[in-house]
Amino acid sequence: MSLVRIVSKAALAAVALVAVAATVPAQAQNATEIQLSYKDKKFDPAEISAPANTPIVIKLKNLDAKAMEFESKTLKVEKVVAGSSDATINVRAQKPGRYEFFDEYNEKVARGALVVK
Ligand SMILES: [Cu+2]
Repeated sequence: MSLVRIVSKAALAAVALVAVAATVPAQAQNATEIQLSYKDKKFDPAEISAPANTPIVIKLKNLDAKAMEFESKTLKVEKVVAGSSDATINVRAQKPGRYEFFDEYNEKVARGALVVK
């Protein structure tokens, strides 16, 4: 590859990075974003995954009419999400492992897990 091509590729990459940085809120930079739905007291998907050592942003859609409370003891998060509404759950960078979460209002049936690899 010629030097000119290498330089122009680097310039393109820099432009692309600036474009991304301009559209992503500061808090979510470098974070892994995961879409998660909640319906009929079930998480969909029931298992989500994310890379280790990277902040995680879970975009949760509560499709049920009733409020739910997303909670994980191992991830140290908990958030009440009103019925038929969305929430953003910020999770700190984690080590590899399996982290269970649940709806605290339906703890026995409404369960899921985040697998960090
Ligand atoms: Cu709670």
